[in-house]
Amino acid sequence: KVGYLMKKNEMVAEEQKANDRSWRKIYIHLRGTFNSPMSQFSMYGAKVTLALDYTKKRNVLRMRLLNGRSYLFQAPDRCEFISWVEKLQSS
Ligand code: I3P
Repeated sequence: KVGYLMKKNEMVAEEQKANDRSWRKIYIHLRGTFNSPMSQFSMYGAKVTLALDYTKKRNVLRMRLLNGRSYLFQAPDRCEFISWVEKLQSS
């Protein structure tokens, strides 16, 4: 699956908030590993959940990596959101 999502850095380690916290549009190519032009990381051990505690925007999911990093991703609409959650959770 490929597409554009809005991305916000949340945590850079277990107890350390990211400094760069602004929302940015990124292009994602999911293929077992998770790529963007700027970065690439393994989905191994990554947990994808609905960011129900984040109420400022709709259709936001949270991705936590094994190293403690976490990101919020916002999909453009509900349909894309559900599709991304399904694809990311099964990758
Ligand atoms: C951030 C930007 C984000 C905001 C974040 C700010 O400022 O306004 O949109 O997150 O708040 O720090 P900057 O662009 O100067 O980096 P929200 O959209 O979630 O409010 P935060 O520090 O509370 O995460």
